[in-house]
Amino acid sequence: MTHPLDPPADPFEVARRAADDIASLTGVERHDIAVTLGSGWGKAADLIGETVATVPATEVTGFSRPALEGHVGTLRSVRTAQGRHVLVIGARTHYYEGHGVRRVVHSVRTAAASGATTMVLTNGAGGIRETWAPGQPVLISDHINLTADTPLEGATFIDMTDLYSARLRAVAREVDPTLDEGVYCQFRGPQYETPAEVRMARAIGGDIVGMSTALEAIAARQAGMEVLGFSLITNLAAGISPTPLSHEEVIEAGREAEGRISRLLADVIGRVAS
Ligand code: 8IG
Repeated sequence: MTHPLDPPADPFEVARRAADDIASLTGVERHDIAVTLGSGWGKAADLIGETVATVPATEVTGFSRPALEGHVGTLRSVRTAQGRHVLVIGARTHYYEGHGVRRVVHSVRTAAASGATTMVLTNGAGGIRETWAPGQPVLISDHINLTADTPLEGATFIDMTDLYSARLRAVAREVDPTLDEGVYCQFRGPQYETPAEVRMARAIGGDIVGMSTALEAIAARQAGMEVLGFSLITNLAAGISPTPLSHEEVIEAGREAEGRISRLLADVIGRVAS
Protein backbone atom coordinates (compact mmCIF):
# COMPACT_ATOMS: atom_id res chain seq x y z
CA MET A 1 0.00 0.00 0.00
CA THR A 2 1.44 3.34 -0.96
CA HIS A 3 0.86 6.40 1.19
CA PRO A 4 1.13 10.08 0.17
CA LEU A 5 4.14 10.51 2.50
CA ASP A 6 6.15 7.56 1.18
CA PRO A 7 9.44 8.53 -0.46
CA PRO A 8 10.16 10.11 -2.87
CA ALA A 9 7.38 12.51 -1.77
CA ASP A 10 8.49 15.78 -0.16
CA PRO A 11 6.87 15.72 3.33
CA PHE A 12 6.61 19.52 3.40
CA GLU A 13 4.75 19.54 0.08
CA VAL A 14 2.36 16.87 1.45
CA ALA A 15 1.86 19.07 4.55
CA ARG A 16 0.98 22.02 2.30
CA ARG A 17 -1.61 19.87 0.54
CA ALA A 18 -3.01 18.83 3.93
CA ALA A 19 -3.17 22.49 4.99
CA ASP A 20 -5.07 23.29 1.78
CA ASP A 21 -7.50 20.45 2.59
CA ILE A 22 -8.05 21.89 6.07
CA ALA A 23 -8.60 25.40 4.71
CA SER A 24 -11.23 24.21 2.22
CA LEU A 25 -12.93 21.75 4.60
CA THR A 26 -13.13 24.19 7.55
CA GLY A 27 -13.47 27.45 5.63
CA VAL A 28 -10.71 28.85 7.85
CA GLU A 29 -7.81 30.00 5.68
CA ARG A 30 -5.16 30.21 8.42
CA HIS A 31 -4.77 29.00 12.00
CA ASP A 32 -2.79 30.86 14.67
CA ILE A 33 -2.11 28.04 17.14
CA ALA A 34 -2.25 24.26 16.97
CA VAL A 35 -2.77 21.85 19.85
CA THR A 36 -2.46 18.08 19.85
CA LEU A 37 -4.70 16.47 22.45
CA GLY A 38 -3.19 13.35 24.03
CA SER A 39 -4.92 10.91 26.35
CA GLY A 40 -6.70 12.74 29.16
CA TRP A 41 -6.77 16.13 27.41
CA GLY A 42 -9.69 15.56 25.02
CA LYS A 43 -12.24 17.77 26.76
CA ALA A 44 -10.14 20.89 26.17
CA ALA A 45 -11.40 21.27 22.60
CA ASP A 46 -14.87 22.33 23.79
CA LEU A 47 -13.44 24.81 26.30
CA ILE A 48 -11.03 26.62 23.98
CA GLY A 49 -13.84 28.30 22.09
CA GLU A 50 -16.51 27.78 19.51
CA THR A 51 -16.01 24.85 17.12
CA VAL A 52 -16.23 26.22 13.59
CA ALA A 53 -15.74 22.88 11.86
CA THR A 54 -14.88 19.26 12.62
CA VAL A 55 -13.08 17.25 9.97
CA PRO A 56 -12.38 13.50 10.08
CA ALA A 57 -8.61 13.14 9.85
CA THR A 58 -9.05 10.57 7.09
CA GLU A 59 -10.31 13.36 4.78
CA VAL A 60 -7.03 15.26 5.07
CA THR A 61 -4.05 14.30 2.89
CA GLY A 62 -1.54 12.10 4.68
CA PHE A 63 -3.45 11.53 7.91
CA SER A 64 -4.06 8.00 9.24
CA ARG A 65 -6.87 6.40 11.15
CA PRO A 66 -6.14 6.43 14.93
CA ALA A 67 -4.73 3.12 16.21
CA LEU A 68 -6.31 3.34 19.63
CA GLU A 69 -9.77 3.62 21.05
CA GLY A 70 -9.86 6.83 23.11
CA HIS A 71 -7.74 8.65 20.49
CA VAL A 72 -10.18 10.78 18.51
CA GLY A 73 -9.46 10.88 14.82
CA THR A 74 -10.61 14.41 14.06
CA LEU A 75 -9.22 17.83 13.31
CA ARG A 76 -11.21 20.77 14.62
CA SER A 77 -11.08 24.44 13.89
CA VAL A 78 -11.96 26.36 17.05
CA ARG A 79 -12.37 30.14 17.37
CA THR A 80 -11.39 31.71 20.70
CA ALA A 81 -13.25 34.55 22.41
CA GLN A 82 -10.57 36.90 20.99
CA GLY A 83 -11.22 35.68 17.46
CA ARG A 84 -8.04 33.60 17.13
CA HIS A 85 -8.16 30.32 15.22
CA VAL A 86 -6.94 27.17 16.96
CA LEU A 87 -6.34 23.94 15.06
CA VAL A 88 -7.19 21.11 17.47
CA ILE A 89 -5.52 17.87 16.46
CA GLY A 90 -7.18 14.80 17.93
CA ALA A 91 -5.45 12.42 15.57
CA ARG A 92 -1.93 11.65 16.73
CA THR A 93 0.02 8.96 14.91
CA HIS A 94 2.35 7.20 17.34
CA TYR A 95 5.82 6.01 16.47
CA TYR A 96 4.95 2.49 17.69
CA GLU A 97 2.36 2.15 14.93
CA GLY A 98 5.34 1.45 12.71
CA HIS A 99 4.44 3.77 9.79
CA GLY A 100 7.68 5.72 10.09
CA VAL A 101 8.51 9.10 11.53
CA ARG A 102 7.16 11.14 8.58
CA ARG A 103 3.66 9.98 9.44
CA VAL A 104 4.28 10.76 13.15
CA VAL A 105 5.12 14.42 12.54
CA HIS A 106 2.78 15.08 9.61
CA SER A 107 0.19 16.76 11.87
CA VAL A 108 2.82 19.16 13.20
CA ARG A 109 4.06 20.04 9.70
CA THR A 110 0.46 20.47 8.57
CA ALA A 111 -0.19 22.81 11.52
CA ALA A 112 2.85 24.88 10.50
CA ALA A 113 1.71 24.93 6.87
CA SER A 114 -1.71 26.09 8.11
CA GLY A 115 -0.05 29.17 9.58
CA ALA A 116 0.32 28.11 13.22
CA THR A 117 3.32 29.69 14.95
CA THR A 118 2.71 27.97 18.29
CA MET A 119 2.48 24.20 18.76
CA VAL A 120 1.01 22.92 22.00
CA LEU A 121 1.74 19.21 22.54
CA THR A 122 -0.07 17.24 25.24
CA ASN A 123 0.16 13.61 26.29
CA GLY A 124 -0.56 11.07 28.97
CA ALA A 125 2.64 9.69 30.46
CA GLY A 126 4.31 7.92 33.37
CA GLY A 127 5.85 9.88 36.23
CA ILE A 128 9.29 9.09 37.65
CA ARG A 129 9.23 11.54 40.57
CA GLU A 130 7.70 10.03 43.72
CA THR A 131 6.17 13.38 44.65
CA TRP A 132 3.94 13.27 41.56
CA ALA A 133 0.53 11.59 41.71
CA PRO A 134 -1.65 10.15 38.94
CA GLY A 135 -3.94 12.86 37.60
CA GLN A 136 -1.33 15.60 37.94
CA PRO A 137 -0.47 17.77 34.91
CA VAL A 138 3.17 18.84 34.51
CA LEU A 139 4.96 21.11 32.06
CA ILE A 140 7.63 19.61 29.83
CA SER A 141 10.87 21.56 30.32
CA ASP A 142 13.04 19.53 27.93
CA HIS A 143 13.22 16.07 26.41
CA ILE A 144 15.47 13.07 25.84
CA ASN A 145 14.72 11.32 22.57
CA LEU A 146 15.28 7.59 23.14
CA THR A 147 13.66 6.45 19.89
CA ALA A 148 16.97 6.41 17.97
CA ASP A 149 15.04 8.14 15.20
CA THR A 150 14.39 11.71 14.05
CA PRO A 151 12.00 13.54 11.74
CA LEU A 152 14.93 15.44 10.25
CA GLU A 153 16.26 14.08 6.99
CA GLY A 154 19.77 14.65 5.67
CA ALA A 155 22.22 17.21 7.02
CA THR A 156 19.57 19.29 8.80
CA PHE A 157 21.23 20.76 11.88
CA ILE A 158 18.59 22.34 14.10
CA ASP A 159 19.23 24.00 17.47
CA MET A 160 17.30 22.37 20.34
CA THR A 161 18.14 24.93 23.07
CA ASP A 162 14.95 26.14 24.79
CA LEU A 163 12.90 23.78 22.58
CA TYR A 164 10.08 23.93 25.15
CA SER A 165 9.63 27.69 25.30
CA ALA A 166 10.50 29.25 28.67
CA ARG A 167 8.22 32.14 27.72
CA LEU A 168 5.21 29.87 27.17
CA ARG A 169 5.95 27.88 30.34
CA ALA A 170 5.85 31.17 32.24
CA VAL A 171 2.47 31.95 30.66
CA ALA A 172 1.21 28.53 31.79
CA ARG A 173 2.41 29.25 35.33
CA GLU A 174 0.49 32.52 35.35
CA VAL A 175 -2.63 30.39 34.91
CA ASP A 176 -1.54 27.76 37.46
CA PRO A 177 1.43 28.74 39.68
CA THR A 178 1.52 25.22 41.19
CA LEU A 179 2.51 23.60 37.86
CA ASP A 180 5.65 21.50 38.23
CA GLU A 181 7.88 20.71 35.25
CA GLY A 182 10.16 17.91 34.14
CA VAL A 183 12.20 16.28 31.40
CA TYR A 184 10.23 14.01 29.06
CA CYS A 185 11.85 10.78 27.84
CA GLN A 186 10.34 9.38 24.67
CA PHE A 187 10.63 5.59 24.44
CA ARG A 188 9.62 3.72 21.30
CA GLY A 189 6.95 1.62 23.06
CA PRO A 190 4.42 0.13 22.79
CA GLN A 191 5.51 -1.91 25.80
CA TYR A 192 5.83 0.14 28.96
CA GLU A 193 9.32 0.37 30.47
CA THR A 194 10.97 -2.21 32.65
CA PRO A 195 11.88 -0.93 36.13
CA ALA A 196 15.54 -0.97 34.99
CA GLU A 197 14.69 1.27 32.04
CA VAL A 198 12.91 3.67 34.37
CA ARG A 199 16.01 3.74 36.64
CA MET A 200 18.08 4.50 33.54
CA ALA A 201 15.71 7.29 32.52
CA ARG A 202 15.99 8.79 35.99
CA ALA A 203 19.78 8.46 36.02
CA ILE A 204 20.15 10.33 32.73
CA GLY A 205 17.92 13.18 33.87
CA GLY A 206 14.40 12.10 32.94
CA ASP A 207 11.28 12.79 34.98
CA ILE A 208 8.51 11.63 32.64
CA VAL A 209 8.30 8.55 30.39
CA GLY A 210 6.11 8.45 27.31
CA MET A 211 5.73 7.35 23.71
CA SER A 212 5.09 10.60 21.81
CA THR A 213 5.87 14.32 21.78
CA ALA A 214 9.69 14.44 21.47
CA LEU A 215 9.73 13.62 17.74
CA GLU A 216 6.82 16.04 17.20
CA ALA A 217 8.59 18.80 19.13
CA ILE A 218 11.69 18.39 16.96
CA ALA A 219 9.57 18.78 13.81
CA ALA A 220 7.82 21.81 15.32
CA ARG A 221 11.16 23.46 16.02
CA GLN A 222 12.35 22.70 12.49
CA ALA A 223 9.19 24.44 11.25
CA GLY A 224 10.10 27.48 13.39
CA MET A 225 7.21 27.09 15.81
CA GLU A 226 7.28 27.96 19.51
CA VAL A 227 6.55 24.78 21.50
CA LEU A 228 4.63 24.25 24.73
CA GLY A 229 4.40 20.73 26.18
CA PHE A 230 2.16 19.26 28.88
CA SER A 231 2.13 15.74 30.30
CA LEU A 232 -0.72 14.35 32.32
CA ILE A 233 0.87 11.91 34.75
CA THR A 234 -1.62 9.06 34.48
CA ASN A 235 0.52 6.51 36.28
CA LEU A 236 3.76 6.25 38.20
CA ALA A 237 6.42 4.68 35.97
CA ALA A 238 7.18 0.97 36.33
CA GLY A 239 9.11 0.19 39.51
CA ILE A 240 8.19 3.59 40.98
CA SER A 241 4.67 2.29 41.43
CA PRO A 242 4.32 -0.79 43.67
CA THR A 243 1.75 -2.27 41.25
CA PRO A 244 2.04 -3.29 37.57
CA LEU A 245 0.81 -0.85 34.91
CA SER A 246 -2.47 -1.41 33.13
CA HIS A 247 -3.87 0.43 30.13
CA GLU A 248 -7.28 0.55 31.86
CA GLU A 249 -5.76 2.29 34.91
CA VAL A 250 -4.14 4.83 32.60
CA ILE A 251 -7.45 5.55 30.83
CA GLU A 252 -9.25 5.83 34.19
CA ALA A 253 -6.73 8.33 35.64
CA GLY A 254 -7.13 10.37 32.47
CA ARG A 255 -10.89 10.33 32.78
CA GLU A 256 -10.77 11.53 36.38
CA ALA A 257 -8.40 14.41 35.69
CA GLU A 258 -9.85 15.36 32.31
CA GLY A 259 -12.21 18.15 33.38
CA ARG A 260 -9.63 19.98 35.51
CA ILE A 261 -6.67 19.73 33.16
CA SER A 262 -8.76 20.54 30.09
CA ARG A 263 -9.85 23.79 31.77
CA LEU A 264 -6.19 24.54 32.53
CA LEU A 265 -5.15 23.88 28.94
CA ALA A 266 -7.98 25.97 27.51
CA ASP A 267 -7.07 28.87 29.81
CA VAL A 268 -3.40 28.66 28.83
CA ILE A 269 -4.29 28.59 25.12
CA GLY A 270 -6.60 31.57 25.67
CA ARG A 271 -3.67 33.53 27.08
CA VAL A 272 -1.17 32.40 24.49
CA ALA A 273 -3.61 33.28 21.70
CA SER A 274 -4.64 36.69 23.06
I1 8IG B 1 -0.43 7.14 29.65
O1 8IG B 1 4.44 4.70 32.05
C1 8IG B 1 1.43 6.43 29.65
N1 8IG B 1 2.16 6.44 28.56
N2 8IG B 1 6.54 4.97 27.99
N3 8IG B 1 5.48 4.83 30.04
C2 8IG B 1 5.46 5.17 28.73
N4 8IG B 1 4.40 5.72 28.14
C3 8IG B 1 3.32 5.92 28.90
C4 8IG B 1 3.27 5.59 30.25
C5 8IG B 1 4.41 5.03 30.85
N5 8IG B 1 2.05 5.92 30.71
